[in-house]
Amino acid sequence: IFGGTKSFPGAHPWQLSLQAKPKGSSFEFGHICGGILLSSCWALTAAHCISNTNEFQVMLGGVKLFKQEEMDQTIPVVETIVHENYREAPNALHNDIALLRLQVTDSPYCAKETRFVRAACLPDQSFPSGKECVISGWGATESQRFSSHLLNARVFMISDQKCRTPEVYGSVLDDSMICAGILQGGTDSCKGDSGGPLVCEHNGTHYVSGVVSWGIDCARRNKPGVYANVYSFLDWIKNQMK
Ligand code: 4AZ
Repeated sequence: IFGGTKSFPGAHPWQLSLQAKPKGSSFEFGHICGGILLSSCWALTAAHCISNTNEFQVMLGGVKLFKQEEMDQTIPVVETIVHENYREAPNALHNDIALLRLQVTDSPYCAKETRFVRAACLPDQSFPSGKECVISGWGATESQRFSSHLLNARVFMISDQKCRTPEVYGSVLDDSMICAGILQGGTDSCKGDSGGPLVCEHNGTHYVSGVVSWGIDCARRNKPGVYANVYSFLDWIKNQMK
């Protein structure tokens, strides 16, 4: 996160760290991406975070990557479901969304709801341009390749009309993508935040509007973050979770 501030424990209880290691290896799990808890046993992330050669776990509840804390819940991922139309195009990532199914720990629960761990809601609307929302993650900052403390920043939803102008991203955008950020630059998600939340509050409820996906560099003028448009994937998400 560029232009962010440190998050307080419990401020983004749906945020998870997606951690990977090569299958069968004796390496430790390492943070590769963010993710978003949708229910006790399901989470969202970006398709580009998933590779068949890795095994995955999620860390929920904590704000520090390298220090086990009381509030942490670390849970194995038993299934990854990558969108069947995910495509890495030369200048964009299409349908960059995936679901994680977590291991049942205390039947029927996987993650347990606490002050520090709670699901975000799926949106029943797409949020209007100008709406202030929040991004969070352990990804790159102005001065480091990643942040050991969870960071967050306020960003604004940007209309498709604006984001598809030639000065911004032009016609590479499709309806699976939405833009959010600050067009003057300085505040943005970045590498390592991928898969994590763009969350908007409405009437006291927090909705996942987007999943951190891509952008040209980070926090550059007229190059806002591009997010998987969760509203456009509602049917896909609900079908997979059945
Ligand atoms: C990346 O490389 C990446 N500014 C993620 C997010 C953004 C740019 C790049 C958005 O994973």
